[in-house]
Amino acid sequence: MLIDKNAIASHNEKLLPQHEKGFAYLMGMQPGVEKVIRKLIDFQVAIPSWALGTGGTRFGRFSGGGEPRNLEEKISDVGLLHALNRSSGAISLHIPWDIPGDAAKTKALAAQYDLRFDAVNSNTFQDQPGQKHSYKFGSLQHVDKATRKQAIDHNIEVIRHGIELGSKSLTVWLADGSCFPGQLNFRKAFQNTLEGLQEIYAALPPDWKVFVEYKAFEPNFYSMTVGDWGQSLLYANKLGEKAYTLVDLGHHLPNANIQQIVALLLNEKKLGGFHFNDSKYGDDDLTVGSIDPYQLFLIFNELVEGMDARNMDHANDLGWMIDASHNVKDPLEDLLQSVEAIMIAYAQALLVDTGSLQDAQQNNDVARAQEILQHAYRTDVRPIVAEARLRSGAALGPLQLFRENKLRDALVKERGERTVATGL
Ligand code: LRH
Ligand code: MN
Repeated sequence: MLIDKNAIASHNEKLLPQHEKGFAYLMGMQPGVEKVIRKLIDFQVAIPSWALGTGGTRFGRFSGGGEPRNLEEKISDVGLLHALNRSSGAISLHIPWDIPGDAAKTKALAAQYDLRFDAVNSNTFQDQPGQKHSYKFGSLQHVDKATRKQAIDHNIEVIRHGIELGSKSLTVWLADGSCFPGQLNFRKAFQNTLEGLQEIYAALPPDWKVFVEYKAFEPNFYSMTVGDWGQSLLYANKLGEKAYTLVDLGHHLPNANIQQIVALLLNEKKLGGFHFNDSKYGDDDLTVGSIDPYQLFLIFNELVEGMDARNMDHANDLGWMIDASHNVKDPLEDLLQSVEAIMIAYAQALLVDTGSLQDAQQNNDVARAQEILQHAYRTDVRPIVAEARLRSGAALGPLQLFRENKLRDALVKERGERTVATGL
């Protein structure tokens, strides 16, 4: 383990006086802080196994060194993140990028770092070496029955890997669609995809969920066969009670009101989980909260309101996962910042005076409603998020500690300059 309890303890000792001042001030100003801290301590975000190395685009990829060379090193990197913030207690695998060689060993290794396996992700958007049928023109939508069967079998294989690792959910994201008008019969593509998902659904163990992830465009640029929340909800409703929609923040058309989509899917009992990231234009997979932190807060405001309305368990009733790609930042620093942004937005949403907000809404007092909402958003909750880390045995300043202890240099020394991780 690259970071031990003593290193965290001496780091915290240094930052404690400053932290205690900020925390005491907030405790004096804000009611309900203790409840928020307990919620934050329970809240765990799953780290994607495909985002522990440097990402790239078709224009280039600039590897940063010390990247994990195999699943074991990826688990150790997530273990490091979790030791630093105690909020990254799960890893989401992508198959076949990260097939566990020996599931029992992999599960035991993850347990050493106090990690569990969140949703497993299938991949029918790339052709693997020696693959019989190509996914160039889609997978579950494909006009060719044998290609559809190959994709169905792959998803069932992914479920098998997940069962061995103790995962309880499968995420299906389909790149399927078309690039030109006339290329695809939308009705047949929908029907083929539904029948494929029904066979996959039938293979789910009783206590599992399947998340149908939608995306507006890319890699198809005229239509996507699971193109928006409505289409994903159609599939989830037709599949059955174990099927849910998955909201990847980067998968919407510009200016989509994602917080309203979240509120409605939650109300329909069909919101399964999230792929958190941020974007300015397309599926940019940028650091969570780096472009539009107010939108992230508004999404968590709908989540807290909607989940409390149905007495849902915030920490366990939805899938909280990051889905990012790091083109210019250190992957681990980027993920530390993303988890921090999620915890900040969640803490701010928990501070919303919902009683007064509902009263303002009931009286169409629009200005007062905004004041109540923005008071929570403008409250600097970082001392609360840091206090939750302190009480969980984590670092008061995870990113600061990662840098001060030159952990990337240590990884480069251990793994080399030119190592490349599997994934995006
Ligand atoms: C598609 C997506 C999906 C993953 C992939 C890595 O854009 O968001 O969730 O399978 O990224
Ligand atoms: Mn995603």
